[in-house]
Amino acid sequence: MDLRNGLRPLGTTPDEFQRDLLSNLYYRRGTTVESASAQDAYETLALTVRDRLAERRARTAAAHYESNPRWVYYLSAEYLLGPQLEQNLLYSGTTELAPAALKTLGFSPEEVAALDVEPGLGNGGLGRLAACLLDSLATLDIPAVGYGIRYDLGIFKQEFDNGEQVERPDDWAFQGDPWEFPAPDDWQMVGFYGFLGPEGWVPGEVVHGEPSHLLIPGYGTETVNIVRLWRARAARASFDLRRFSAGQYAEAVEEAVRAENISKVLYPDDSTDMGRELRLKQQYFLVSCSLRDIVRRFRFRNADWDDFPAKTVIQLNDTHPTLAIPELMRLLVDEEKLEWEHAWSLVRRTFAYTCHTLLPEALETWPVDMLGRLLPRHLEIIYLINEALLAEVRSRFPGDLDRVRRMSLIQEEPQRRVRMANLAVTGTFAVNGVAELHSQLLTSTTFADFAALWPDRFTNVTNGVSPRRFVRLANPGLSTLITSGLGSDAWLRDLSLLSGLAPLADDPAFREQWRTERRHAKEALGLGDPGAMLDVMIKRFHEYKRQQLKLLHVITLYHRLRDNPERFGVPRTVLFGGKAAPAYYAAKSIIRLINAVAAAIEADPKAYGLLRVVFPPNYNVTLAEKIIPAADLSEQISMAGKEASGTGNMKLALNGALTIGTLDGANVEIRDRVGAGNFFLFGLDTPAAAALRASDYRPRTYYDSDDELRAALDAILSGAFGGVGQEVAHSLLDRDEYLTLADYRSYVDKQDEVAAAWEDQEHWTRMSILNTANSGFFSADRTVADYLSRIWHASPVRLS
Ligand code: F58
Repeated sequence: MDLRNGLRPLGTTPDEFQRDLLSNLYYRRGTTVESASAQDAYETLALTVRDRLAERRARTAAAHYESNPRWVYYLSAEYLLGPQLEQNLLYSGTTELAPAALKTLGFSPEEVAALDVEPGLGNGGLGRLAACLLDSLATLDIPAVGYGIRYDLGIFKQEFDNGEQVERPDDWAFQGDPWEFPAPDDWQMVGFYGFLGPEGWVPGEVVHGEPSHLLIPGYGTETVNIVRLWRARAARASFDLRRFSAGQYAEAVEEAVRAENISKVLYPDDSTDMGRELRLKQQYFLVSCSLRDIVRRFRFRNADWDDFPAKTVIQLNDTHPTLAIPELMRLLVDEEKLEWEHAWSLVRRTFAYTCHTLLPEALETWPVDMLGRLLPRHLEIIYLINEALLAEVRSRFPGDLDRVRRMSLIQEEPQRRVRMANLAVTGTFAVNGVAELHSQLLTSTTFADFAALWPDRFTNVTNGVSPRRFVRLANPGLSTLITSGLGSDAWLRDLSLLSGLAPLADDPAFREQWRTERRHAKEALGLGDPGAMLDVMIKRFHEYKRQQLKLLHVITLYHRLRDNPERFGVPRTVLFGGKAAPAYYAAKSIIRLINAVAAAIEADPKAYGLLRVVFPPNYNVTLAEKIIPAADLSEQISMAGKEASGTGNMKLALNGALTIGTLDGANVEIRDRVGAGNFFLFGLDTPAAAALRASDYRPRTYYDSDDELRAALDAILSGAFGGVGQEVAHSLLDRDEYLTLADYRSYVDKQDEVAAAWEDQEHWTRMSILNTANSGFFSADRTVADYLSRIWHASPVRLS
C-alpha cells in the first residue's frame, strides 16, 4: 500500500535535505532565510527531521494494524526523555546532513542544538527508566505505546541563592514543542466526584483529556512508536460569558482553570490536602484517558473481551497508575456488563507492576475519605477486591489475623487509607523489582506476605540504560574508539559485544587512546585541570543515598590538605549534581552545606590545584550527558538495602568510570560483572546494616572514636562553613538513620585506595576499559528482552 498516496518520498541526499529545510522554513514556519532567527532555524530543523520519522511512523502504524499483535502499554506518571534533537538526528540518519543545511540559514549546529529544550516531564530514575525502556521497545520492534501526562510545567528548575536551593517553574514548552503531534480527535472524557445512584456512578465534574504524542524511533530499524501524553482541558462550554461581561474575569474562567490545573505541573506540592487531592486527580486522569484509548485500539481489530489479555499487557510503572485496576473493572462491569468474576480474570491477566522502592514511607497510600469523595465507585470496587483477597488469605492461613491486617488493601490505623502497592500486587499477574537484590528484598520484606500467598507472581528485571543516548550521543569520542576497537558499531544494538574490548585493556596503545578520549570529554565539560580525578555524585538528593557521607569525606580531605599540603596526593574535583524535593528540608540542608563547603575550599589558596568542589545547578538529562563521559569515579554509596537499583551507576560504568560503592541495588550486579578487582567496595552489607539499625545504634560512638570524623563534624558544628549546616551534623550525631557514621571509616579508607590506584594511570585505565567491556549487560535492550521473556510475552513486528 502506498501510504504516501503519491506524495514524493523525502530525500536522503544533502541537497534534498537542504531543500526540505528551506521549504519548511518558508511554508511551515512562514519566514525566509534573510530574516530567520536561531529559533526559526531550530524549529525548522526539528520539523525536517520529524517528517522523516513521521514517514516511518505511518508505516509502523500500518504494519501494527495489519498484524493485530499483542501490545505492550506502559503507564507512567513521568518520562524523563532528555533533549530530542540529537537523538532524532541520529535515529533518522540525518546527523551528517544537518550542519550544511543549517549553514544556508546562517547558523551553527551548536547554536541550534542549544535551543533544544528537554521536556521536564520526569523527576528521577523512575522517569528516565521509562524513557530508556521506550527507546529499547522501539529498537526491538515491539508494538508499544507509552502513556503519560503532558505537564505544562515539568520538574522545577533548580537555582542556588546563597547556596540554597530555590525552585523556579520549568515552563519547558513555553515556545511550543516542535516534536509534538497533537491528536485532538482522540480526546476522552474523565469524571470525578459525584455520587452513586441507582444507575451507577454519576460524576460531579467532567474534564476532557486531549492527547498529543511524541515519536519514539528505534535505533537501526524502521519502527517508530509513540508516547501519548494527556492534557486536561475544560469542556468547551465552560467559559462563563455572563460573568466575564460583568467584569468577573477570574470567575469566568474558574472552571477552565480548575480542569487545566490537572495537567499543570508534575508532582504538585503535596503538603496540603488540596495538593494531595490534585495528585490523586492526576493519577486517575492518566489512567482513565489511557484505558479508554487502549480499549478503543483493541476494538479496531477485536470484538471478544476474552481476547483482551492475549492482545494487551499493561505495565504499571510503580503505583502511580494503580487506579487502572479498579478503572478497568469499572469499565468491564459497569459499562460492558461483564460478570464480576469474568472481568476480574481479564484484569488479573492484563496488568503487571514494577516496584521501584524499598523505603516503607514511599509506598503510596490514599485516605479512604478522599478517594471515596473523588472516585466513589472505585472505592466500592476496591472494597470488593479486598473482600475476595482477605477471604483467600483467611482460607490459606486460618486464624492468622495479623496477616489479614497486614495484607488488607485498607490500612486502619492511624487513619483509614488505601494501600496502593497491595492493590497493585493483587490486581496483576507479575510483580517485579528492578535489580536482583531489590527483587529478593521485596519478597523477603516489603511483599513477604504476598510472596507467601502467590510466590509465582514475583520476578526480577534488572534495570538498564540506553547505550545510544548515554554512550553514543553523550560520548561520541569514546564511541568512535569503541567502534574502531571492535571493528564495527554493532555494539549499539547488541551491547554484550562490548566484551570484545577486554583484550584491548592489555594493549598500551589502546589504553593511551582511551585516556585521550576521556581527557577530551573532561575538557569539554570545562571544569579546570583535566589531570585531576573527577569524582562525581549525580542523583536526586535523599538521605538514604548519603550525599552527606561524600561531604564528610570532602571535609576530611580538606582538613588533611590544610594540615599537610605536601602529602595530599591526588588532586580531585568533586562534582555534585541533583535536586531535592521542595519540601524535603533535610536534603535541602545538605545541598546548602555542600555549597558552603565548596565556597570555603574555593576561597582557600591552600586548596588550589588540589581539591575543588563544584555543584552545577539544575542537574537534568542534558547535564548528565556532559558529566557522565568525563567522570573518573562514580559514587554509589547508599546505605545497603535502600537503593532499589540505580541507573546512573550503569551509565557511569559503561563510560569507563570506576565505582566506589556499597553492596546495594544494581551495584551488586555491576561488581559481579566488572570484577571485584575493578570496583571499590566498602561499607556494611544489607544484613549487617539491618542488624545495626535494629540494635541500639549510637552514632556518637563513631564520633568519639574516630579523630578525622570528629574533626569533620566539629568543623560543621563550629560554624566553619559560614555557620551553615549545623542541623545536618546534629541529625547525624543524634539519629543517623542511614548509618553514615558507621560507614564513614570504611568509606574514607577505601577512598585512600582509590587515590593510590589513580597514581598508577596505566592500571587505572585498564580497570576503566574493563568496566566498559563488562557492562554490556546493563543495556535497556537486555532489560526489555527480560521483560518480554518473563512478563510481556509480546513479539516483534518488523516493517517489510
Ligand atoms: C528510582 N525511583 C529508584 N522514584 O530510587 C532507583 O533505585 C531506580 O534505579 C529507579 O527508580 C528506576 O528503577 C524513583 O525514581 C521516584 O522518583 C518517586 C516518584 C514519585 C514520588 C517519590 C519518588
